[in-house]
Amino acid sequence: MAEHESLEFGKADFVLLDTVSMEEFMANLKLRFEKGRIYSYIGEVVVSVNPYRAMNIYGRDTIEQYKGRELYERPPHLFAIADAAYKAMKRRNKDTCIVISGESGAGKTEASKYIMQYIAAITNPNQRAEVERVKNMLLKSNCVLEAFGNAKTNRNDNSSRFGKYMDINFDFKGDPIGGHINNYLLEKSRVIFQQEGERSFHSFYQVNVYLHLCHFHSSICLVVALFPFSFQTSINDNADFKAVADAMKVIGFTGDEIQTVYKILATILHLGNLTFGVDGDVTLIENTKQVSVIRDLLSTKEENVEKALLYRTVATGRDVIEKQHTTQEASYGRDALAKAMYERLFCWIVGRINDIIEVKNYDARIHGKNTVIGVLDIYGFEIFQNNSFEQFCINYCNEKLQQLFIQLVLKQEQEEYQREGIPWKHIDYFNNQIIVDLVEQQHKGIFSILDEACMNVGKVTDEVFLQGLDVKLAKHAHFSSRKLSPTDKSLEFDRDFRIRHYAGDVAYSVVGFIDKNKDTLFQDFKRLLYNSSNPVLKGMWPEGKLRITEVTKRPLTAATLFKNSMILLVENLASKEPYYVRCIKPNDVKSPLLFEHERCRHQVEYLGLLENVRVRRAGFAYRQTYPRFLQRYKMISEFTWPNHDLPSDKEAVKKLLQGCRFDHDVAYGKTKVFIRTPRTLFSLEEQRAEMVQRIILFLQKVWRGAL
Ligand code: AOV
Ligand code: MG
Repeated sequence: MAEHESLEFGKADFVLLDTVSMEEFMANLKLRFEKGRIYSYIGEVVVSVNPYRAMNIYGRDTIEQYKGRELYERPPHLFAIADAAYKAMKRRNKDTCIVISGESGAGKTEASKYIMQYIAAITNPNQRAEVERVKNMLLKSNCVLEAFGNAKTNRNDNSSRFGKYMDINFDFKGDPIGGHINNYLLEKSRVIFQQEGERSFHSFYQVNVYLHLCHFHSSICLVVALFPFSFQTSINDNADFKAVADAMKVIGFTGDEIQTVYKILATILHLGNLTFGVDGDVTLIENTKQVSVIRDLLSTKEENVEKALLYRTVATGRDVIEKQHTTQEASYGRDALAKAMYERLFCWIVGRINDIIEVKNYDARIHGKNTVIGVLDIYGFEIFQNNSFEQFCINYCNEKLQQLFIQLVLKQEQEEYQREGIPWKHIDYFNNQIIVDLVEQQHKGIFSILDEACMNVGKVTDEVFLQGLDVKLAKHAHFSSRKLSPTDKSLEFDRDFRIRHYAGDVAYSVVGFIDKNKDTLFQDFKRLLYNSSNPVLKGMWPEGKLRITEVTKRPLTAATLFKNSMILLVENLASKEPYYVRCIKPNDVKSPLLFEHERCRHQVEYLGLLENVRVRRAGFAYRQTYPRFLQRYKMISEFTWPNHDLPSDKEAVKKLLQGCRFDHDVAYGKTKVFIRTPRTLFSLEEQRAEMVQRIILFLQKVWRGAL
């Protein structure tokens, strides 16, 4: 219970609701949002509602208020959860993680940045230069990754198009000494195509500003070309460009590296301008001027660029032949090259940042255990007009995180009661494991069916994949398709299938699934880039070294890679002590005033927040270790004030609560006292406040008398 808030702001912790119902939950959430209280608790889980306006609650003074405090001592805040994760890490030597979830635009990325800023602000009291350097790098890396990995979508002007998990490493003093970033599947198709109203990655617009490329048209970056500088959004590409360039320098990217980054972006823009035609039976590039620009940018030979774009080297037995592309194949190759170059660039940037921020030469025998706090900020659940392979992966990722929440929040509770020797009562909830299985199960899952379709010899089409789904998943409660439900109006096209996700129904178009899953890039391009005389670029494409006859292994598909990375991520999170932030998006129009009831209710429902409250309450709303409990309430009992002479703190707490006649509402665990109903806690608080008041009056009298 946050003591510093009066009830006019509603209940700071949903556990304190008089009755647990959707109506009460929503009324409280709305009241708090309207009063500018965007954070609330469910026990130790933070519920956050995106304010869509600048809030004056993240400054130095606020940080000071939360530093080292217990969760319930201050109004709910991200800082409190960050502090709790930090304290657990420092005091108990635990690895902790903060998992931020919620749909697209709900405020996850902003939350993750505030959490990191808080951790940076409260550490390194002695101002050690090395620690300051590390902190600076960790903070600056955000800015660079956002430039390259975020874009404007129809749901969020700064939408994360990649998943990010960042470990911050601490030494035994609790100061950050390094970090590591894991990135997950970047939505690279955005490089060549954006839905109406959306943009490509911010980096393209920023480099566009820099290179003054606005005079030239690129179909890849169509929006920039058509409306240079006139885009009306909250995005300021000019200022962002400077910030990113500065951040890259601070992090330690060399001048050559930064130049190469710009050159790659420019290459991709130019690739977008390339068109192919035919002369007789010869495929050719129509605008050859572009080729020489690309040659210069890539520091390679002009004929090599042209050849890689128009021919494909294939090995037939022992022979190696050069096969000419059709115009269609050439366009496909160009797009694949643009996407692959961007993805590789992004991974390379993450790798470079990791090189620089990773802990080196840490000797645990000398310095004590090196502990970590992980912060997870991933792309949120999303539904667009047109949903493809990427949305499928993103939404699957959100299913995995929801599953983790279900398991850990229940598991933790259960374990705590067991540990403390208190009986546990099961609460029902919707378990989304069935949807996770639908996607990831061996053989029967959608990813397996997709991989199988990709392995077909002969006819490999998206339709074959859809047929596979129809056959194998016909009876699945969370799957349907046009064929299986012909009257279903939500499935507009024959090529759609629909998943009933935990967060809502999404219709996916199978078009492009096979291609995106195979994710082929002709070896000729890899060789082209490897043979560049620019060492930075060359270094990004080591597999270009292989000759065509040496390339034998079939690479893992995009779906398999993503699935494996998600399984590892979840395992990693589960091995740490988790803290949760559940973000809610109040409306679809980015308004600071609008609390759309139905929209919010839906999120509360699918996030399982009501069940969360129930679990928390059916158990005990409040728990505290005996010494801490006494510290706070000992003044309300003659047996404990100012000190007790009982054999243990546990006995003292028993005596105190028996004296107040609260004995029936509490359970005594091995190390903690558990209080079932919030009312008991209210009464304790009231009695305490009364006593504190009396003590103050008493002291004032003494003081006056002394004067
Ligand atoms: P997301 O990370 O959850 O979406 P963001 O964190 O990018 O969402 O938030 C979207 C926008 O909401 C931000 O750009 C801000 O304008 C606003 N916003 C969010 N949190 C706050 C806050 N605490 N104070 C003020 N404004 C805020 V996605 O990345 O799309 O899933 O893939
Ligand atoms: Mg985000």
